[in-house]
Amino acid sequence: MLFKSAATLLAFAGLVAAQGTPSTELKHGYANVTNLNGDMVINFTFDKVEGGMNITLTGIKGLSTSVAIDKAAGFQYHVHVKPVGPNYGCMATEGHLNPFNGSLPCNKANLTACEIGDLAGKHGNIVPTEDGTFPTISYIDTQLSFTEPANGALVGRSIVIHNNGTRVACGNLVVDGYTAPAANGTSTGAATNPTATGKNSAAKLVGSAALTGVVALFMMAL
Ligand SMILES: [Cu+2]
Repeated sequence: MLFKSAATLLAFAGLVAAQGTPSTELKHGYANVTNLNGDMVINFTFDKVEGGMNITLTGIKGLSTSVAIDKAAGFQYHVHVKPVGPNYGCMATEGHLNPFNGSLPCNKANLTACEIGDLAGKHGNIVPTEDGTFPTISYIDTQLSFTEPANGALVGRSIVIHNNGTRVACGNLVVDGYTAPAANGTSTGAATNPTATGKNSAAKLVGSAALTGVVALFMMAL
């Protein structure tokens, strides 16, 4: 790449520094969970609140009619580490978000020993009411965050619904204001380095490191 002027160089450096370093605090996310047919729907919202993450499930439909289900057990659901694959490929999401090597099944008497992505284990399965409808579900999870830990933040993840051992629906977890790290071949989608930590010094370090690299490149081109 040839830079024709210092202005171009600086503009490019600015672009590099801007990627993966959103200036806004990450406060809200959502996941529109469904299946390939679109006949199963669950809308998740994630809102950062004092003491944790407020998670709400609304508009739940289709779960009791679309699959050969075990209604009594209800539906398990989790945060999975990878995004959804093509054609609602729920297997592409891989395993549960579990940076602290928590155990499955979750023991509700000792939540800190659970997998942090095991939402159903910690807060209960999605269970239909007598008439087959699903009530809105809402709770505060004290372990999940958009930024921490670095290898277990909610950015770049997905939600998967299970019943009777089958992954029946899934959807990506979208976080407002989050830009994935620049695609340079090293991004795995596992969000190993969420950059919106709110620590400006870290963001500046990343920016200056990028600038230094670009300047070095520019010098070599001369
Ligand atoms: Cu799961």
